[in-house]
This record gives sequence, C-alpha cells and structure tokens, in this order.
Amino acid sequence: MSQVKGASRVYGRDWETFLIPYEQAVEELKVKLRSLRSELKRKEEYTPIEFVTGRVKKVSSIIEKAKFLNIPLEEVEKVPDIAGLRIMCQFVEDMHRVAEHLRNRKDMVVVEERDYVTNRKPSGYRSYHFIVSYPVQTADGELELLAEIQIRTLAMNFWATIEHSLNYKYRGNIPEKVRQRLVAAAEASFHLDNEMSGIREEILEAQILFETKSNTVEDILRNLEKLIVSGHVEMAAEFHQRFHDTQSEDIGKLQRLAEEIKDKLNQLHDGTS
Ligand code: 0O2
Ligand code: 0O2
Repeated sequence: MSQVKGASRVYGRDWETFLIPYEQAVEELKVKLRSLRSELKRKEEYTPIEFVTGRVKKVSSIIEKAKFLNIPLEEVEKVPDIAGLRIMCQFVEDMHRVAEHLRNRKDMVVVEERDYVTNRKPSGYRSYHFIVSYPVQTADGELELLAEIQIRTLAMNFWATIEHSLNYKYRGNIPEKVRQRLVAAAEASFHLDNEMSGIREEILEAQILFETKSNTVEDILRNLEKLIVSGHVEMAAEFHQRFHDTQSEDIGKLQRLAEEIKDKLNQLHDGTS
C-alpha cells in the first residue's frame, strides 16, 4: 500500500502531487501572458493588457466544484479551472484584442469560450472566459491539462472581487438587499466601461488627427523647399505666409493648402504655369 502523505492525502488522492503540473501550468502561463503584454507595449506603444494574475484552486474548492459539476473525484481533472489565469484590461475593446491573441496561439487549444460580457450573469457578473487545453512537460512526459483564462476590464474585476468576497462571507446566501445593491453596482460598472470606451475613441481620434496634421505639415514644408530650390522664392514666401496664418486652424484648411502647393509644383514641373 502506498504511503499516506500527511494531510495532503484527502479522499484517496495525493493532492500535493496531483497539483504539481497545475502549479507549473499557472507559472508558465503567467510568464507567457506577461511577455505578451510587454511585447505589445514595445511594438505598439500601447498594450491591451493591464496586468495578469494566476492561481491554483484550493483543494477544498476543487472538491466543492467537482461536486457542483457532478464530476466524480476519480475524474477531477475534468474540473476546468483548477489552473486559473486572469487578464485585466483597461477597455472592453482591449478584451476582444486579447481574446483574438489567445485564439491564435499555438501553445494552447481553446476548448470553450464563455461570453459573460454580452450575456451578463443574473448576479451581474461580467467577464470573458476561455477554457484551454495546455500541455505541460513533466518528469513522466507530457500532460495535457485544462486551464481557465478569464479576461476582464478593471471595472469588471473590481465588481467581481468584491462580490466574490461577499459570497464567501455569506456562503452563497447573500441577503436580498445586498444582492440588489450588487446588481445595481454591476450596472454602474457597465456604465463606467461604456463611458471609458467613449473616452478611448476620443483619444484614438485625437491620435489619428495629430498624425494627419503632422504628415500634412511635413508635406507642405517639403514642397515649399522644392519651390525655393527651383527658384520660385517669392511664391514660396507667399505660401509660407499663408501656412503660417493657417497653422493653428482646422486640418481641412491645412490639407487644402497642401494640395494647392502640390498642384502648383506639378504645373511648374509640366511647364503649364
Ligand atoms: P485568494 O483565495 O483569492 O485570496 P506573482 O508573484 O505576481 O507572480 P502571485 O503572488 O502568485 O504572482 O499572485 P498573482 O498571480 O498576482 O495573484 C494571485 C491572486 O489572484 C489570487 O490570490 C487570486 O485572488 C487572484 N486570481 C488570479 N487569477 C485567478 C483566477 O483565475 N481565478 C481566481 N478565482 N482568482 C484568481 P490568492 O491569494 O492566491 O487566493
Ligand atoms: P474561484 O476560483 O473561487 O473563483 P455556470 O455558468 O453556472 O454554468 P460556473 O462554474 O458558475 O458555471 O461558471 P464558469 O464559467 O465556469 O466560471 C467560473 C468562475 O467564474 C468562478 O470560479 C468565478 O471565478 C467566476 N464567476 C462566475 N460567476 C461569478 C459570479 O457571479 N460572481 C463572481 N464574483 N465570479 C463569478 P469559482 O468556481 O467561483 O471559483
């Protein structure tokens, strides 16, 4: 008979040994997802990932969850969230980008997606869940195991963390009054995400506008130089004055001036002016 390993052997299973590959999977996935964060930050000067956390479920919670899902303990590896990762994003739009990155990865296979963002739970819970099959290399060879990756905005995470701790306190029997307030708070967190998305659009629009303006200005200056080099100094000075007067005004005016200078240059080049 095999030796009983202290308190870790519960319900006929050596949990300590059983959980080793799950601990490895969580550590590996934390490193990989945090690397994805820094890679995107370096390449795009903006990262859709704010931060990543991970944990291995406690044995008591695994047993409870197996019971809840009607999974016999001999098949406990079918519990999908023994290994759990969480990716926090600033904006809902970022969640979709992160989801796409996960779908395209070659080191894991997505076996299930649950969209609690479009289909909010009655509790008010919002989040996007992936169940993935992930291979870990152990001393006994490769082991494919399930892991749950939750993607949330900071607002979703704030709500879920508080609600989770209240659920823990009340052991699932949250008083009706508190429950209603939690539903109202979930609604407020939904509006917060919407408001933030609105701001995000404005920031992106401002960035695009800035980019267009700086390209137009570069265009104008390059063409004014060409005018000077080709001996049309007076014409260049005239255009420069108009450019100077236009600078702080709207982008449309700048673009029209850029077009006018370009046309003039083309005419001079073709000898039609
Ligand atoms: P509990 O019971 O919730 O308090 P690092 O040193 O930064 O590499 P570390 O210290 O292991 O990592 O912690 P990490 O990864 O920053 O965060 C672990 C905590 O995140 C856990 O706390 C959980 O609260 C939470 N967490 C992260 N991912 C999940 C998930 O998928 N599901 C759940 N339920 N919680 C998650 P504790 O103290 O481990 O547990
Ligand atoms: P932990 O590790 O303590 O977080 P169902 O939708 O009922 O068929 P289930 O199991 O409730 O199935 O949902 P799912 O998609 O498997 O998600 C499980 C995990 O999502 C939970 O883990 C939570 O982390 C999170 N979650 C789901 N619903 C809620 C909710 O209403 N409030 C909060 N705060 N979190 C939720 P566990 O099992 O709670 O374990």
